[in-house]
Amino acid sequence: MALMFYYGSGSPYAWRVWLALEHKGIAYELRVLSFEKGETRSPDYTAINPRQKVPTIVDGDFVLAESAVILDYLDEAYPGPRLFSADVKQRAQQRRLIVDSDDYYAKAFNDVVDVVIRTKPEQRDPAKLAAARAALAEELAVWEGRMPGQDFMDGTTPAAVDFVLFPRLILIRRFAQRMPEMAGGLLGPKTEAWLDRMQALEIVRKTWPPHWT
Ligand SMILES: N[C@@H](CCC(=O)N[C@@H](CS)C(=O)NCC(=O)O)C(=O)O
Repeated sequence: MALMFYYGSGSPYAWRVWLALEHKGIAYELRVLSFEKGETRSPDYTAINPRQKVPTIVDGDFVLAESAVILDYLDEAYPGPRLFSADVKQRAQQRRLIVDSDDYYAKAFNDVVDVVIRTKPEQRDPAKLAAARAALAEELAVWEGRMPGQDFMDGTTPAAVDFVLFPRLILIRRFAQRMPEMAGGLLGPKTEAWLDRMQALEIVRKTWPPHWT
């Protein structure tokens, strides 16, 4: 039986797993859960993921949640192009970047989302907003410094770090298109060029969040 992949449209965590499945050519059955309908909170889904979050994979009788760990599992359990380097030190650096983005970048991004999207315009505190935007700009400058001048994060083919970063950073581009006063000018030129290279990949086009099209 094909591996089952529980996904939610727009989730950066679920998107990275989708990209990894496609990249490695693993057969899977896509199960799309609707956040709006509360499907991540259904009793059936809660039974396989008590935290009620996507992604989760079910591979035979093996159930696994947590996107970063799923990437590790897929790379070790399945053949196909590698997601992580075979070199132990390079692999450790790749995992460091994933943890770094899931901790520091995610916090800076969520702080801006809290002020801009989760707060009514009339209740927005301009000082809080400016501070959150400055912290996100600082974080994005760190990632700009880490961007490759060409190709992908670890060489000529995209791999785990690209799949983790892309769903996060493309959100800034979307955000900038909708609210240029908030998110315009946040992405550096190397990040923009890398986003373009990623966006041109067939696997990215295939996995584009259904509700974005
Ligand atoms: N640490 C988890 C985070 C997953 C997560 O936060 N998923 C969110 C979507 S981005 C979710 O499923 N939220 C449930 C909901 O909003 O109903 C991972 O890496 O898999």
